[in-house]
Amino acid sequence: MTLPREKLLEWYHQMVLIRHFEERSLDIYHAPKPEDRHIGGVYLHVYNGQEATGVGALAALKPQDHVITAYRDHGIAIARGVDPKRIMAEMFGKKTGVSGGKGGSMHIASAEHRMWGGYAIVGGHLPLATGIAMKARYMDLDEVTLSFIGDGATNNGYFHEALNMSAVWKLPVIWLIENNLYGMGTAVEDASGQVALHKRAIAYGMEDGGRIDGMDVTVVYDAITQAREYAIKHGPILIESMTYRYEGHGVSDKVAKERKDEMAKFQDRDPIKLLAQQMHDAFGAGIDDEIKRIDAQALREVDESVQFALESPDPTYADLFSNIYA
Ligand SMILES: Cc1ncc(C[n+]2csc(CCOP(=O)(O)OP(=O)(O)O)c2C)c(N)n1
Ligand SMILES: [Mg+2]
Repeated sequence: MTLPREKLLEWYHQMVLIRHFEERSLDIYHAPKPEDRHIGGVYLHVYNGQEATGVGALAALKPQDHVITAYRDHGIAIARGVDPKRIMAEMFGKKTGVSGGKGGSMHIASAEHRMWGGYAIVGGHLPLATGIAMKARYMDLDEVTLSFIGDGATNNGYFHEALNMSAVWKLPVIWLIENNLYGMGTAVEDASGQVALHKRAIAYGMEDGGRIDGMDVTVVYDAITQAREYAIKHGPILIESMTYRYEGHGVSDKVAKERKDEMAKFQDRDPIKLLAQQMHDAFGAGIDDEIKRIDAQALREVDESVQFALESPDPTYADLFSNIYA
């Protein structure tokens, strides 16, 4: 392993932070007493299992780059450096939330981090990614746009329009499909004629970045580092990251838990366990205590995020009329 120890430990920290954050979010959503259910709404989409794809991809970006994703966005925002306190507060609907408490779980955005959300309409963010990348090309800026795409978003019109346009204009965009094998409960093979989703690149005349192991953060980091270089020089590239989500599509989906054998196969190569093992092999048993310390620290950060959200004020009546464009 040629990557520096500190870098790997930082990625490890981000991945466990995401895992604990998501587990706590689920606990709060499902709290036995109604007065403890501070996260409401019909949906909550967690990122458990997919951490290596988000963390590895964002580690390869520069601060001036842009990130956009769908509704499974808490983990992406954490990996981009958005303060977990402000993400938790957003989910609690508090004024201190990144979107002022008006967006909730599916709309985590932070202009300062060039993290543009958080979109609930499947594929709806893809044309936005094309637009963001168009500005960079037009003004000749050293800025890449990284757009996450669920496998389930590869069959609607937005995907076709956005990817085609990006190829025509040779825009600096990395299209990163997170293939977690299902769109809600529908398996990829029940929805796509071509199940090797990265091959769609050929249809648009763009670079086919291939299929990568989305459970290994170092693999994702390498792939996106190369993709960034390619995109700046030549234009769009499409990559398919093979990953798995440990929970259902959202909190109301209980079916995923029934896929026990498949789940076990992926959990065997859990991204967090895998990186801990890789570091142990590369740097010796001395690193194990550090790993434990990072784990405990991440848990404390999650506690602090909950405390911050609890103590934060609600939005006011006047806030209802802020940030409205008419
Ligand atoms: C245009 C549109 N159609 C349908 C839905 C309902 N819906 C929400 S998520 C989803 C499947 C998305 O699957 P995928 O992109 O693979 O993301 P994952 O949940 O696996 O992360 C569907 C059909 C929606 N939100 N928007
Ligand atoms: Mg999916």
